[in-house]
Amino acid sequence: MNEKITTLDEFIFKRQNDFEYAAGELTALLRDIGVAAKIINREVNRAGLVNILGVQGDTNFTGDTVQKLDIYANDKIIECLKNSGMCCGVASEENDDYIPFPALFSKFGNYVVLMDPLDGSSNIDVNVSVGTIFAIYRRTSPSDGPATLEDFLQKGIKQVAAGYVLYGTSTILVYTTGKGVNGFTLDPSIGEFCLSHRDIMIPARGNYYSVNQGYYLKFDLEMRRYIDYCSDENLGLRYIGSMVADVHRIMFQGGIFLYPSTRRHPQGKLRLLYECNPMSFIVEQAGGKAISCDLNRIMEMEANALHQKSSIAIGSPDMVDEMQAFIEKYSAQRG
Ligand code: AHM
Ligand code: MG
Repeated sequence: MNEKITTLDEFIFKRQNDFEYAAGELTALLRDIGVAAKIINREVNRAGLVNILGVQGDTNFTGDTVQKLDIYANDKIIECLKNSGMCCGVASEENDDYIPFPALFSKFGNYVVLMDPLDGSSNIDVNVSVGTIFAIYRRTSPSDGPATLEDFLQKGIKQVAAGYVLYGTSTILVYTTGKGVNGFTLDPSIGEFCLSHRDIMIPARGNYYSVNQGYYLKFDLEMRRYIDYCSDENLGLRYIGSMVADVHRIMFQGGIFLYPSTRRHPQGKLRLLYECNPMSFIVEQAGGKAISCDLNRIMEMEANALHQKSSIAIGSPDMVDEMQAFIEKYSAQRG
């Protein structure tokens, strides 16, 4: 007999009492993000048809080329969050500064959201998977005023929820509120995210490693030794160029995703607040690990700026430990 379908909204509602502050606000916020994801999914799916594809010609704050869909996704999520009334502000990879929301119904929300609205933007034009990443924190500033920068510069361990949406062969929303990780696949026929992957656990090891091998000569010696080892061990290389897609594969099949420091990006390329922290929270909740390539736990790193970058090694716990051992061994040899 078929199991009854559980929609994302039903699931979020049932789990409401898991939250420390169970006033229904976080529940509502997560549902609003789910709505934004459906709207973005619709546009991503018909992008080729409506001529929304292509480079806008603009460059964003961190110097990347902005695609039209990035802006669309950014605007939609901000709009949904602003209307939710539960959120006092948002910070996005697409905006140079955070956006405080005005008090709605004479009340500011208790949460802030940080996001990468459409990650993997270089893949948009060629119909390859992209994703949305989000992190939710409880504000630290007084609730009767607007959001402040400090609300956004919290360590990853302070996240109350994080998730990603992968617009892939099917669209899936994966999220955690610190009590495990669950995945919901969008059923286009009913327009609902339905629970499809309950209590996701990352395998301790996997058969793939994921890194931009084209930058091999730009990596530090220790990292090169580790990558040589992966190759010696006959691990397969998989690299899509969309972190969400690469990490999503690891969530189910195990493996390690690396974005090390390079000569061009000495701090790494990925953003601590918009990409590394939320993905680390999800992966750790699924039993995985996430550290920087100088061996600090990502979620404990101090955030000093909204667009701060970090190197990252994330995925199967045994493989992250192994990478750490390589870095320690070869850096000790270098003295
Ligand atoms: P974006 O947020 O501008 O799309 O950049 C982030 C993406 C990640 O999804 C991906 O892992 C990485 O950039 C790919 O970068 P590279 O082409 O340097 O390997
Ligand atoms: Mg990104």
